[in-house]
Amino acid sequence: MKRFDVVTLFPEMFSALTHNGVTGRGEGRGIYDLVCWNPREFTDDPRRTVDDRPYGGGAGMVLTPSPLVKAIHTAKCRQLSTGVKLSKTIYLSPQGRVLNQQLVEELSTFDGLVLLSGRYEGVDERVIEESVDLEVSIGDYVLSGGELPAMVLLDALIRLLPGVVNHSESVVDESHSSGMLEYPQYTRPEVFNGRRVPEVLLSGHHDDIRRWRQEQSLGRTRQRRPDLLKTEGPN
Ligand code: 9D3
Repeated sequence: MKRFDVVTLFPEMFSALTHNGVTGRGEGRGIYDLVCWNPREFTDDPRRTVDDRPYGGGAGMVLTPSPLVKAIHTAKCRQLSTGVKLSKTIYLSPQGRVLNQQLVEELSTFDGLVLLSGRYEGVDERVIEESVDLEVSIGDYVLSGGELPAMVLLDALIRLLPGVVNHSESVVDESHSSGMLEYPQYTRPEVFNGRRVPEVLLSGHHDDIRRWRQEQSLGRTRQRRPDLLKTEGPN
């Protein structure tokens, strides 16, 4: 079983993942275990303070180190004591390595991951030095915290786990299409608001269909994502 521990001030957000769709099915089937740790539970003061003003001044608040490091340490220890051999601690951060399918596949080789989601202006840098192995961003746009990025990463990882996605629902077909955009999909009815399904798809000529889909994939990749066709190194 795969093990995910998330350090977050908003653990309730993660039920969006664990209660819905393939990721919900995966948890229900015991294919992975997701446990949230709230740094507020690792505070000592009666106000349960998790943030403070930034040294040097500036807008906003910074997450204070002690509750975060305690929560990460507790999560990591619970992983190791429950049989996780290889584990990594990841801070979801705008300064991180930008997530792509290659990084998802790299991270899928670990038995356990501890994910740290930040809020406000971020976490005290010493948390990263002390307890974080890798920083990951999900792209160049500004969000209000690291919870959605953690869920994006988790969704990408969970759907790769054996038994989560029905083998009819791709994953298998991925090597075939990877690096290219998908061809357009159609289902019934044959005519919708005067728009016909492309004739070739109704023809039953499976070789023609495969060629048409290949052309569609290549055409839209050239038009919309030419960057995907630029190969690494000498062609
Ligand atoms: C002073 C500038 N800050 C606010 C505009 C910087 C800032 C702090 C905290 C910007 C975003 C965030 C919260 N974002 C994340 O925690 C985050 C994130 C993101 O915003 N975009 C893409 N990937 C990620 S991973 C974590």
